[in-house]
Amino acid sequence: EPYDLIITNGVCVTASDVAALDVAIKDEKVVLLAPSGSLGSAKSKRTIDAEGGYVMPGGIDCHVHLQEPSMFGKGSSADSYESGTRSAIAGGNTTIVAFAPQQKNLDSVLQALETTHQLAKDNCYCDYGFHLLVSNPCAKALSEFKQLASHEGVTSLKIYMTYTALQLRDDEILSVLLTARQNRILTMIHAENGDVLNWLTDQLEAAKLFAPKYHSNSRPPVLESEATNRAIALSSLIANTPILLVHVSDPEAALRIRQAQTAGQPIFAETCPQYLFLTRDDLDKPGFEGAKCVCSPPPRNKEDQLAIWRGLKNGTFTVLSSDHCPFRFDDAETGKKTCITDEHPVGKFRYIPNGLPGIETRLPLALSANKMALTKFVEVTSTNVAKLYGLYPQKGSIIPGVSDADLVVFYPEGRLGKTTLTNSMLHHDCDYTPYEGRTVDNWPRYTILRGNVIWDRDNGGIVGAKGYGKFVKRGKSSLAGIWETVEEEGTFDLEAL
Ligand code: DUC
Ligand code: ZN
Ligand code: ZN
Ligand code: ZN
Repeated sequence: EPYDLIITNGVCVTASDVAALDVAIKDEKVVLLAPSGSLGSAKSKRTIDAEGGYVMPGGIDCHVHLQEPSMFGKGSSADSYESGTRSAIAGGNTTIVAFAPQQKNLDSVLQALETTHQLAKDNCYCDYGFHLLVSNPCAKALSEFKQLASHEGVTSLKIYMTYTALQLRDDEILSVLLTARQNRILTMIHAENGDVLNWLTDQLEAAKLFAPKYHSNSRPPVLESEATNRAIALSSLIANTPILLVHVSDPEAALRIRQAQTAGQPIFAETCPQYLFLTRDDLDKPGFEGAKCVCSPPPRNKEDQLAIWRGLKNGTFTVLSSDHCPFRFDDAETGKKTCITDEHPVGKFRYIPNGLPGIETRLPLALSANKMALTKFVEVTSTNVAKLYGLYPQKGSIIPGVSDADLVVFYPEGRLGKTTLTNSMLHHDCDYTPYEGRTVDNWPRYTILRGNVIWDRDNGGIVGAKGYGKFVKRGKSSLAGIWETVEEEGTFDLEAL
């Protein structure tokens, strides 16, 4: 047969165009886009009638925590590479980038990477890459950055300005930024002032305020905007090295990012569904229920949500990622509930693991909200992600002869009826979803990875195989301007300070 798969009668949506086109796939690649209906009778091993549905590049989720130790030391996040990627494909994703965590007591990042490779190998339903999570930037670890980028296909890393187990001091941040810059590695930064939130946490506890909702009080927006401003300042000191502020929730932080961008600094930003769909009121529920929405930064208020939507639409945010970091509610060892005692019936917010499940609900929630153009939706959930993290144009587009045949098919609003989100329909290994009971009018009908259907909503659900997902070596970020800016600024020069 000339083709392996044909998708006919669909409306192709990319970051730039919406057009009724048939798609032909051969040897894992998109090979032809043709006028709608024209390939309906072409010879192919399989033909899918998309029935007028949207055919888009598969979702790419570049902010995913799988099998990672909890930030508080006890146990690990709930999803394995198997369950996390299974959940990913049911939600329309074809590639994820997860974290390879370096612990503070380890002096090597290559070793952390190797350990994480072992966890993922033969276990993934979708393609995957890694970012290094650097918590001990000692000389040895820094010396390994070159190999990370040039041989291992790991061209991004994340650092934290909070959490005792992970937090870097400003001088450590500078060392990471300088070495990352020299190796064309993109640095992702979790910007919250950890010292201040620890102090506020002590103050709240001294006042006997322990309930989940006080997690918000311990992390007011100014902690985020201060740390964001500081991260931008540190980047400027290293001759304007590119950074990406992850999971931005605060409009003041977004404004600071926007100013820096306008001034020509290579500052990028990400936001997440929890800042578009949850508010701090979701933490203020009877008893311990609010713990289900404890993440950091915390969900803000309704007006802040609107500002974050605006930032997505005006380009302040380059990507919309899930920050999937699930912890079970009710698990004796790692669950959010483990901080409940007789003395503290509503637990202690200090010990509630920070993070939410969301890899499967990211695309359906964002698409159903109907607040962005379809092209913008594809841009922030797939195309920009691929560009930012060095996967483009193999991933994130549907260029014939070039792009992997990674696709998701959604049907226009309401065509598949309304879906009420319940945890029982999801494929992760977490015992709750913070979006329980919400309705969405869109859910992926098919997810296709390298030409193979891996999710078929109405015919078997998960039909892909564990282990079909491959590790993808990533190149340098190709987002317009990132490294050009660095070239223009020249090298970091002490004489020029
Ligand atoms: N930061 C993340 O990126 N994920 C979960 C927890 C956190 O603080
Ligand atoms: Zn973070
Ligand atoms: Zn995260
Ligand atoms: Zn199922």
